[in-house]
Amino acid sequence: SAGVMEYRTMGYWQPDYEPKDTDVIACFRVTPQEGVDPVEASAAVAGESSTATWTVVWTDRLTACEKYRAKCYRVDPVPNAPGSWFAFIAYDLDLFEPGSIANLSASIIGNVFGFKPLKALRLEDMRLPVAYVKTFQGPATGIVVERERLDKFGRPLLGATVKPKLGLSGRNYGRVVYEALKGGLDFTKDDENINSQPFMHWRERFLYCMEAVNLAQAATGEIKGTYLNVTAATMEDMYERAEFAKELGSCIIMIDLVIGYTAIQSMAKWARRNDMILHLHRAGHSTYTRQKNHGVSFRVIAKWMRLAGVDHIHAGTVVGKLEGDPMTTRGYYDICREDHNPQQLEHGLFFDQSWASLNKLMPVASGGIHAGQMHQLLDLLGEDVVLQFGGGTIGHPMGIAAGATANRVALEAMIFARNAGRDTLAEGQEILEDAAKTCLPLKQALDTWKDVSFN
Ligand code: CAP
Ligand code: MG
Repeated sequence: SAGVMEYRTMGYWQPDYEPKDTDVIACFRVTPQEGVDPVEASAAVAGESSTATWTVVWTDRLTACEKYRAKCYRVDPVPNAPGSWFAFIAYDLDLFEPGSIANLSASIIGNVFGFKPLKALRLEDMRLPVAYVKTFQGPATGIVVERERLDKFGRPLLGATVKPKLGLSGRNYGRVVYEALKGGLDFTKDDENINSQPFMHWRERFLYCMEAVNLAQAATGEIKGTYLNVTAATMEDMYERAEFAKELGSCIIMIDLVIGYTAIQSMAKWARRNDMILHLHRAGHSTYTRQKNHGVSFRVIAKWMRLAGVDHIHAGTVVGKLEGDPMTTRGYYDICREDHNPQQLEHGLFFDQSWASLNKLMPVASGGIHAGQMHQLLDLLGEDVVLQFGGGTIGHPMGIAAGATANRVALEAMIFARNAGRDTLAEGQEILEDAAKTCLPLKQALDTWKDVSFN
Protein backbone atom coordinates (compact mmCIF):
# COMPACT_ATOMS: atom_id res chain seq x y z
CA SER A 1 0.00 0.00 0.00
CA ALA A 2 1.03 3.60 -0.51
CA GLY A 3 3.77 4.82 1.77
CA VAL A 4 5.03 1.34 2.62
CA MET A 5 8.53 0.52 1.51
CA GLU A 6 9.12 -1.68 -1.50
CA TYR A 7 12.52 -3.04 -0.60
CA ARG A 8 13.29 -4.55 -4.00
CA THR A 9 13.23 -1.22 -5.79
CA MET A 10 15.00 0.69 -3.02
CA GLY A 11 18.45 -0.81 -3.53
CA TYR A 12 18.16 -3.81 -1.22
CA TRP A 13 17.97 -6.15 -4.23
CA GLN A 14 21.02 -5.87 -6.47
CA PRO A 15 21.40 -9.02 -8.58
CA ASP A 16 24.52 -7.61 -10.26
CA TYR A 17 26.30 -6.78 -7.02
CA GLU A 18 29.67 -8.49 -6.55
CA PRO A 19 30.47 -8.78 -2.84
CA LYS A 20 33.71 -7.10 -1.84
CA ASP A 21 36.45 -9.01 -0.01
CA THR A 22 35.69 -6.86 3.01
CA ASP A 23 31.91 -7.44 3.03
CA VAL A 24 30.23 -9.54 5.67
CA ILE A 25 27.99 -12.02 3.84
CA ALA A 26 25.01 -13.86 5.27
CA CYS A 27 23.01 -16.71 3.83
CA PHE A 28 19.44 -16.80 5.14
CA ARG A 29 16.79 -19.40 4.48
CA VAL A 30 13.72 -17.27 3.77
CA THR A 31 10.17 -18.68 3.92
CA PRO A 32 7.79 -15.90 2.83
CA GLN A 33 4.12 -15.84 3.75
CA GLU A 34 1.71 -17.06 1.06
CA GLY A 35 1.62 -14.62 -1.81
CA VAL A 36 4.78 -12.71 -0.84
CA ASP A 37 7.32 -12.59 -3.63
CA PRO A 38 10.56 -14.33 -2.57
CA VAL A 39 12.79 -11.62 -4.01
CA GLU A 40 10.84 -8.89 -2.21
CA ALA A 41 10.97 -10.95 1.01
CA SER A 42 14.73 -11.44 0.66
CA ALA A 43 15.28 -7.77 -0.12
CA ALA A 44 13.24 -6.97 2.99
CA VAL A 45 15.56 -9.18 5.03
CA ALA A 46 18.50 -7.17 3.68
CA GLY A 47 16.65 -3.96 4.51
CA GLU A 48 15.48 -4.85 7.99
CA SER A 49 18.89 -6.26 8.96
CA SER A 50 20.65 -3.08 7.85
CA THR A 51 19.36 0.44 7.29
CA ALA A 52 15.66 0.20 6.45
CA THR A 53 12.47 0.89 8.29
CA TRP A 54 8.93 0.35 6.99
CA THR A 55 8.77 3.59 5.02
CA VAL A 56 11.22 5.79 3.20
CA VAL A 57 12.78 8.37 5.51
CA TRP A 58 14.17 11.81 4.53
CA THR A 59 17.31 11.32 6.55
CA ASP A 60 18.54 8.51 4.27
CA ARG A 61 19.99 11.17 2.02
CA LEU A 62 22.07 12.58 4.84
CA THR A 63 24.00 9.30 4.85
CA ALA A 64 26.08 7.34 2.37
CA CYS A 65 22.97 5.17 2.05
CA GLU A 66 24.14 3.23 -1.00
CA LYS A 67 27.13 2.00 1.00
CA TYR A 68 25.21 1.26 4.19
CA ARG A 69 22.30 -0.56 2.58
CA ALA A 70 22.74 -4.33 2.75
CA LYS A 71 22.44 -5.83 -0.72
CA CYS A 72 20.65 -9.06 -1.45
CA TYR A 73 22.42 -10.31 -4.58
CA ARG A 74 21.18 -13.85 -5.00
CA VAL A 75 17.99 -15.79 -4.25
CA ASP A 76 17.95 -19.56 -4.92
CA PRO A 77 15.17 -22.03 -4.20
CA VAL A 78 16.06 -24.40 -1.36
CA PRO A 79 16.39 -27.89 -2.88
CA ASN A 80 13.49 -30.19 -1.93
CA ALA A 81 11.79 -27.48 0.16
CA PRO A 82 9.08 -25.75 -1.85
CA GLY A 83 8.32 -22.29 -0.49
CA SER A 84 11.81 -21.62 0.92
CA TRP A 85 14.69 -19.70 -0.63
CA PHE A 86 18.33 -19.15 0.20
CA ALA A 87 18.99 -15.41 0.13
CA PHE A 88 22.58 -14.17 -0.02
CA ILE A 89 23.09 -10.73 1.47
CA ALA A 90 26.24 -8.59 1.60
CA TYR A 91 26.90 -6.00 4.32
CA ASP A 92 29.51 -3.28 4.23
CA LEU A 93 32.07 -3.77 7.00
CA ASP A 94 31.44 -0.24 8.30
CA LEU A 95 28.01 -1.33 9.49
CA PHE A 96 29.64 -3.16 12.39
CA GLU A 97 31.60 -2.24 15.47
CA PRO A 98 34.98 -3.98 15.36
CA GLY A 99 35.30 -6.96 17.69
CA SER A 100 31.69 -7.06 18.92
CA ILE A 101 29.44 -10.11 18.47
CA ALA A 102 26.63 -8.28 20.27
CA ASN A 103 26.71 -5.52 17.68
CA LEU A 104 26.87 -7.92 14.75
CA SER A 105 24.00 -10.03 16.04
CA ALA A 106 21.76 -7.07 16.89
CA SER A 107 21.68 -6.31 13.16
CA ILE A 108 21.80 -9.72 11.58
CA ILE A 109 19.40 -11.52 13.93
CA GLY A 110 17.66 -8.46 15.34
CA ASN A 111 14.13 -7.35 14.42
CA VAL A 112 14.18 -9.14 11.12
CA PHE A 113 13.18 -12.52 12.60
CA GLY A 114 9.80 -11.13 13.62
CA PHE A 115 9.02 -9.48 10.32
CA LYS A 116 5.37 -10.14 9.34
CA PRO A 117 5.84 -10.90 5.60
CA LEU A 118 8.01 -13.87 6.62
CA LYS A 119 6.61 -17.16 7.81
CA ALA A 120 10.03 -18.27 8.98
CA LEU A 121 13.67 -17.23 8.71
CA ARG A 122 16.89 -19.03 9.45
CA LEU A 123 20.43 -17.70 9.43
CA GLU A 124 22.29 -20.57 7.77
CA ASP A 125 25.85 -19.31 7.49
CA MET A 126 28.06 -16.23 7.38
CA ARG A 127 31.27 -15.29 5.60
CA LEU A 128 33.28 -13.09 7.91
CA PRO A 129 35.92 -11.15 6.01
CA VAL A 130 39.53 -11.33 7.19
CA ALA A 131 39.53 -7.62 7.92
CA TYR A 132 36.72 -8.22 10.41
CA VAL A 133 38.10 -11.50 11.80
CA LYS A 134 41.26 -9.58 12.69
CA THR A 135 39.31 -7.29 15.01
CA PHE A 136 38.56 -10.23 17.34
CA GLN A 137 40.82 -11.85 19.90
CA GLY A 138 39.95 -15.46 19.02
CA PRO A 139 40.38 -18.42 21.39
CA ALA A 140 42.22 -17.26 24.50
CA THR A 141 44.46 -20.34 24.63
CA GLY A 142 43.76 -22.51 21.58
CA ILE A 143 44.27 -26.21 20.93
CA VAL A 144 48.05 -26.13 20.54
CA VAL A 145 48.82 -24.29 23.76
CA GLU A 146 46.15 -26.19 25.69
CA ARG A 147 47.87 -29.47 24.79
CA GLU A 148 51.24 -28.03 25.76
CA ARG A 149 49.97 -26.82 29.11
CA LEU A 150 48.33 -30.15 29.84
CA ASP A 151 51.21 -32.14 28.36
CA LYS A 152 48.79 -34.40 26.50
CA PHE A 153 49.29 -35.19 22.82
CA GLY A 154 48.21 -37.55 20.09
CA ARG A 155 44.81 -38.50 21.41
CA PRO A 156 41.45 -36.95 22.25
CA LEU A 157 41.12 -35.64 25.78
CA LEU A 158 38.68 -37.36 28.09
CA GLY A 159 36.19 -35.75 30.41
CA ALA A 160 33.02 -36.34 32.39
CA THR A 161 30.17 -34.20 33.61
CA VAL A 162 29.49 -34.77 37.29
CA LYS A 163 26.11 -36.43 37.81
CA PRO A 164 23.47 -36.25 39.09
CA LYS A 165 23.07 -32.82 37.59
CA LEU A 166 21.71 -31.34 40.79
CA GLY A 167 21.69 -32.07 44.48
CA LEU A 168 25.16 -33.29 45.51
CA SER A 169 26.87 -31.60 48.44
CA GLY A 170 30.32 -30.08 47.87
CA ARG A 171 32.06 -32.94 49.60
CA ASN A 172 30.31 -35.70 47.65
CA TYR A 173 30.73 -33.73 44.45
CA GLY A 174 34.48 -33.53 45.09
CA ARG A 175 34.60 -37.29 45.55
CA VAL A 176 33.13 -37.81 42.09
CA VAL A 177 35.76 -35.48 40.63
CA TYR A 178 38.60 -37.29 42.42
CA GLU A 179 37.45 -40.77 41.41
CA ALA A 180 36.94 -39.80 37.78
CA LEU A 181 40.30 -38.05 37.45
CA LYS A 182 42.23 -40.70 39.32
CA GLY A 183 40.55 -43.40 37.23
CA GLY A 184 42.07 -41.95 34.07
CA LEU A 185 40.13 -38.94 32.79
CA ASP A 186 41.82 -35.65 32.02
CA PHE A 187 38.90 -33.43 32.97
CA THR A 188 35.73 -33.36 34.92
CA LYS A 189 33.05 -30.77 34.38
CA ASP A 190 30.30 -28.97 36.19
CA ASP A 191 26.93 -29.30 34.62
CA GLU A 192 25.44 -26.31 32.83
CA ASN A 193 22.91 -25.75 35.59
CA ILE A 194 25.36 -25.98 38.51
CA ASN A 195 25.96 -22.50 39.86
CA SER A 196 25.35 -21.58 43.51
CA GLN A 197 22.32 -23.40 44.80
CA PRO A 198 21.24 -24.07 48.37
CA PHE A 199 22.56 -27.65 48.29
CA MET A 200 26.06 -26.49 47.24
CA HIS A 201 27.28 -22.93 47.22
CA TRP A 202 29.89 -22.13 44.61
CA ARG A 203 32.82 -21.73 46.98
CA GLU A 204 32.16 -25.18 48.44
CA ARG A 205 32.19 -26.62 44.95
CA PHE A 206 35.42 -24.86 44.00
CA LEU A 207 37.21 -25.85 47.21
CA TYR A 208 36.26 -29.54 47.10
CA CYS A 209 36.83 -29.79 43.35
CA MET A 210 40.31 -28.29 43.51
CA GLU A 211 41.23 -30.50 46.44
CA ALA A 212 40.18 -33.43 44.25
CA VAL A 213 42.20 -32.15 41.28
CA ASN A 214 45.32 -31.75 43.41
CA LEU A 215 44.98 -35.20 44.96
CA ALA A 216 44.36 -36.82 41.57
CA GLN A 217 47.39 -35.06 40.08
CA ALA A 218 49.54 -36.30 42.93
CA ALA A 219 48.17 -39.83 42.59
CA THR A 220 48.61 -40.10 38.82
CA GLY A 221 51.47 -37.74 37.97
CA GLU A 222 49.30 -36.28 35.20
CA ILE A 223 47.90 -32.81 34.83
CA LYS A 224 44.18 -32.76 35.57
CA GLY A 225 41.48 -30.15 35.28
CA THR A 226 37.92 -29.54 36.31
CA TYR A 227 35.76 -26.99 34.51
CA LEU A 228 34.54 -24.77 37.30
CA ASN A 229 31.36 -23.19 36.03
CA VAL A 230 31.63 -19.47 36.84
CA THR A 231 28.34 -18.54 35.16
CA ALA A 232 26.66 -15.95 37.37
CA ALA A 233 24.07 -13.25 37.19
CA THR A 234 26.41 -10.31 36.80
CA MET A 235 29.92 -9.75 35.57
CA GLU A 236 30.95 -8.82 39.12
CA ASP A 237 29.93 -12.23 40.44
CA MET A 238 31.42 -14.01 37.47
CA TYR A 239 34.80 -12.30 37.82
CA GLU A 240 34.82 -13.08 41.53
CA ARG A 241 34.26 -16.76 40.79
CA ALA A 242 36.87 -16.79 38.04
CA GLU A 243 39.41 -15.08 40.30
CA PHE A 244 38.77 -17.62 43.03
CA ALA A 245 39.23 -20.50 40.56
CA LYS A 246 42.56 -18.98 39.57
CA GLU A 247 43.61 -18.47 43.17
CA LEU A 248 42.97 -22.16 43.80
CA GLY A 249 45.19 -23.11 40.86
CA SER A 250 42.56 -24.29 38.35
CA CYS A 251 43.74 -24.40 34.73
CA ILE A 252 40.23 -24.08 33.30
CA ILE A 253 36.90 -22.38 33.94
CA MET A 254 33.52 -22.80 32.33
CA ILE A 255 30.72 -20.52 31.18
CA ASP A 256 27.30 -21.18 29.67
CA LEU A 257 26.18 -19.71 26.35
CA VAL A 258 23.15 -18.19 28.10
CA ILE A 259 25.32 -15.51 29.75
CA GLY A 260 25.26 -13.67 26.43
CA TYR A 261 27.77 -12.45 23.89
CA THR A 262 29.26 -9.44 25.67
CA ALA A 263 29.84 -11.45 28.83
CA ILE A 264 31.40 -14.29 26.83
CA GLN A 265 33.80 -11.88 25.15
CA SER A 266 34.72 -10.26 28.46
CA MET A 267 35.43 -13.67 29.99
CA ALA A 268 37.56 -14.62 26.97
CA LYS A 269 39.68 -11.53 27.55
CA TRP A 270 39.92 -12.36 31.23
CA ALA A 271 40.96 -15.92 30.31
CA ARG A 272 43.75 -14.65 28.07
CA ARG A 273 45.03 -12.21 30.69
CA ASN A 274 45.01 -14.97 33.28
CA ASP A 275 46.34 -17.95 31.26
CA MET A 276 43.11 -19.83 31.80
CA ILE A 277 41.43 -22.27 29.39
CA LEU A 278 37.81 -21.22 28.78
CA HIS A 279 35.16 -23.91 28.31
CA LEU A 280 31.83 -22.93 26.75
CA HIS A 281 28.77 -25.08 27.32
CA ARG A 282 26.20 -24.32 24.60
CA ALA A 283 23.26 -24.48 27.02
CA GLY A 284 20.13 -23.12 25.35
CA HIS A 285 21.34 -23.25 21.75
CA SER A 286 18.82 -25.82 20.59
CA THR A 287 15.94 -23.45 21.36
CA TYR A 288 16.93 -21.64 18.17
CA THR A 289 19.33 -23.93 16.26
CA ARG A 290 17.26 -27.08 15.88
CA GLN A 291 14.47 -26.21 13.45
CA LYS A 292 15.45 -26.42 9.80
CA ASN A 293 13.41 -23.41 8.70
CA HIS A 294 13.65 -20.96 11.59
CA GLY A 295 16.37 -19.71 13.92
CA VAL A 296 20.14 -19.67 13.65
CA SER A 297 22.31 -22.56 12.55
CA PHE A 298 24.79 -23.79 15.14
CA ARG A 299 27.52 -23.29 12.51
CA VAL A 300 26.98 -19.55 12.86
CA ILE A 301 27.17 -19.78 16.65
CA ALA A 302 30.40 -21.79 16.32
CA LYS A 303 31.87 -19.08 14.08
CA TRP A 304 30.84 -16.33 16.48
CA MET A 305 32.32 -18.23 19.42
CA ARG A 306 35.65 -18.74 17.64
CA LEU A 307 35.76 -14.99 17.09
CA ALA A 308 34.63 -14.28 20.65
CA GLY A 309 37.53 -16.28 22.05
CA VAL A 310 36.40 -19.37 23.94
CA ASP A 311 38.74 -22.40 23.95
CA HIS A 312 36.26 -25.28 24.15
CA ILE A 313 32.80 -25.51 22.64
CA HIS A 314 30.20 -28.27 22.76
CA ALA A 315 29.73 -29.24 19.12
CA GLY A 316 27.80 -32.52 19.08
CA THR A 317 28.49 -36.24 18.93
CA VAL A 318 26.30 -37.70 16.16
CA VAL A 319 26.05 -41.03 18.05
CA GLY A 320 24.90 -39.63 21.42
CA LYS A 321 21.54 -38.73 22.88
CA LEU A 322 21.26 -35.28 21.32
CA GLU A 323 20.20 -34.28 17.82
CA GLY A 324 22.91 -33.99 15.11
CA ASP A 325 23.75 -35.61 11.78
CA PRO A 326 27.28 -36.60 10.67
CA MET A 327 27.77 -34.16 7.80
CA THR A 328 26.55 -30.97 9.47
CA THR A 329 28.39 -31.88 12.66
CA ARG A 330 31.57 -32.27 10.59
CA GLY A 331 30.98 -28.73 9.38
CA TYR A 332 30.91 -27.44 12.99
CA TYR A 333 34.15 -29.28 13.74
CA ASP A 334 35.73 -27.83 10.57
CA ILE A 335 34.83 -24.33 11.76
CA CYS A 336 36.52 -24.96 15.09
CA ARG A 337 39.69 -26.64 13.88
CA GLU A 338 40.70 -25.51 10.39
CA ASP A 339 42.78 -22.45 9.50
CA HIS A 340 40.69 -22.00 6.42
CA ASN A 341 37.31 -23.54 5.63
CA PRO A 342 36.78 -24.10 1.93
CA GLN A 343 33.16 -23.85 0.84
CA GLN A 344 31.72 -27.34 1.33
CA LEU A 345 28.00 -27.62 0.86
CA GLU A 346 27.84 -31.24 1.99
CA HIS A 347 29.14 -30.10 5.41
CA GLY A 348 26.75 -27.16 5.39
CA LEU A 349 29.53 -24.63 4.76
CA PHE A 350 28.17 -22.10 2.27
CA PHE A 351 31.31 -19.95 2.04
CA ASP A 352 35.09 -20.00 2.04
CA GLN A 353 36.13 -18.75 5.45
CA SER A 354 39.63 -17.73 6.44
CA TRP A 355 40.45 -17.67 10.16
CA ALA A 356 43.42 -15.35 9.74
CA SER A 357 45.56 -17.13 12.33
CA LEU A 358 43.00 -16.98 15.12
CA ASN A 359 43.68 -19.88 17.46
CA LYS A 360 41.82 -23.14 16.97
CA LEU A 361 38.89 -23.98 19.15
CA MET A 362 38.65 -27.43 20.79
CA PRO A 363 35.30 -29.09 20.06
CA VAL A 364 33.69 -31.09 22.84
CA ALA A 365 31.59 -34.19 22.20
CA SER A 366 29.12 -34.86 24.96
CA GLY A 367 25.65 -36.19 25.62
CA GLY A 368 24.87 -39.87 25.99
CA ILE A 369 28.17 -41.38 24.82
CA HIS A 370 29.99 -44.41 26.26
CA ALA A 371 33.17 -46.48 25.88
CA GLY A 372 31.57 -48.92 23.44
CA GLN A 373 31.38 -46.13 20.84
CA MET A 374 35.06 -45.17 21.04
CA HIS A 375 35.90 -46.33 17.51
CA GLN A 376 32.94 -44.43 16.04
CA LEU A 377 33.74 -41.28 17.98
CA LEU A 378 37.36 -41.33 16.85
CA ASP A 379 36.34 -41.91 13.26
CA LEU A 380 33.68 -39.20 13.24
CA LEU A 381 35.40 -36.56 15.31
CA GLY A 382 39.15 -37.11 14.99
CA GLU A 383 41.86 -36.46 17.53
CA ASP A 384 41.52 -32.82 18.51
CA VAL A 385 38.37 -33.17 20.57
CA VAL A 386 37.32 -33.67 24.18
CA LEU A 387 35.17 -36.79 24.58
CA GLN A 388 32.95 -36.43 27.60
CA PHE A 389 31.19 -39.28 29.30
CA GLY A 390 28.99 -38.25 32.24
CA GLY A 391 26.55 -41.11 32.68
CA GLY A 392 29.12 -43.19 30.77
CA THR A 393 31.59 -42.79 33.67
CA ILE A 394 29.48 -42.25 36.75
CA GLY A 395 26.97 -44.96 35.84
CA HIS A 396 29.59 -47.71 35.64
CA PRO A 397 28.58 -50.78 37.71
CA MET A 398 32.00 -50.95 39.46
CA GLY A 399 32.01 -47.27 40.34
CA ILE A 400 33.27 -43.98 39.06
CA ALA A 401 37.01 -44.71 38.91
CA ALA A 402 36.27 -47.93 37.01
CA GLY A 403 34.09 -45.98 34.62
CA ALA A 404 36.94 -43.58 33.97
CA THR A 405 39.41 -46.43 33.49
CA ALA A 406 37.09 -48.11 31.00
CA ASN A 407 37.02 -44.94 28.90
CA ARG A 408 40.78 -44.37 29.11
CA VAL A 409 41.64 -47.97 28.22
CA ALA A 410 39.14 -48.00 25.34
CA LEU A 411 40.69 -44.81 23.97
CA GLU A 412 44.32 -45.88 24.40
CA ALA A 413 43.55 -49.25 22.77
CA MET A 414 41.97 -47.50 19.82
CA ILE A 415 44.84 -45.05 19.38
CA PHE A 416 47.38 -47.86 19.66
CA ALA A 417 45.52 -49.88 17.02
CA ARG A 418 45.27 -46.89 14.73
CA ASN A 419 48.95 -46.10 15.06
CA ALA A 420 49.67 -49.74 14.22
CA GLY A 421 47.82 -49.20 10.95
CA ARG A 422 44.56 -51.00 11.75
CA ASP A 423 41.21 -49.86 10.44
CA THR A 424 39.75 -48.87 13.79
CA LEU A 425 36.24 -48.26 12.50
CA ALA A 426 35.85 -51.64 10.82
CA GLU A 427 37.68 -53.52 13.57
CA GLY A 428 36.50 -51.35 16.45
CA GLN A 429 34.39 -53.93 18.21
CA GLU A 430 37.19 -56.46 18.09
CA ILE A 431 39.78 -53.97 19.35
CA LEU A 432 37.57 -53.07 22.31
CA GLU A 433 36.82 -56.68 23.15
CA ASP A 434 40.52 -57.58 23.00
CA ALA A 435 41.39 -54.73 25.36
CA ALA A 436 38.56 -55.80 27.68
CA LYS A 437 40.20 -59.21 28.14
CA THR A 438 42.78 -57.58 30.42
CA CYS A 439 40.59 -54.76 31.74
CA LEU A 440 37.56 -55.78 33.80
CA PRO A 441 36.17 -52.21 33.99
CA LEU A 442 36.12 -52.02 30.19
CA LYS A 443 34.52 -55.43 29.95
CA GLN A 444 31.76 -54.34 32.32
CA ALA A 445 31.27 -51.03 30.49
CA LEU A 446 30.88 -52.88 27.18
CA ASP A 447 28.49 -55.41 28.71
CA THR A 448 26.41 -52.73 30.41
CA TRP A 449 26.03 -50.34 27.51
CA LYS A 450 26.48 -52.58 24.47
CA ASP A 451 22.87 -52.14 23.34
CA VAL A 452 22.69 -48.43 24.01
CA SER A 453 22.50 -46.49 20.79
CA PHE A 454 20.43 -43.38 20.19
CA ASN A 455 20.26 -43.70 16.43
C1 CAP B 1 26.07 -34.64 29.19
C2 CAP B 1 25.54 -33.30 29.62
C3 CAP B 1 25.84 -32.15 28.65
C4 CAP B 1 25.31 -32.31 27.23
C5 CAP B 1 25.36 -31.02 26.44
C6 CAP B 1 24.05 -33.35 29.83
O1 CAP B 1 25.83 -35.66 30.13
O2 CAP B 1 26.11 -32.94 30.82
O3 CAP B 1 25.27 -31.00 29.20
O4 CAP B 1 26.07 -33.25 26.59
O5 CAP B 1 25.01 -31.23 25.13
O6 CAP B 1 23.60 -32.63 30.74
O7 CAP B 1 23.36 -34.04 29.09
P1 CAP B 1 26.02 -37.22 29.76
P2 CAP B 1 25.93 -30.74 23.92
O8 CAP B 1 27.47 -37.41 29.36
O9 CAP B 1 25.69 -37.97 31.00
O10 CAP B 1 25.06 -37.54 28.67
O11 CAP B 1 27.31 -31.26 24.16
O12 CAP B 1 25.29 -31.31 22.70
O13 CAP B 1 25.87 -29.27 23.94
MG1 MG C 1 24.90 -31.12 31.08
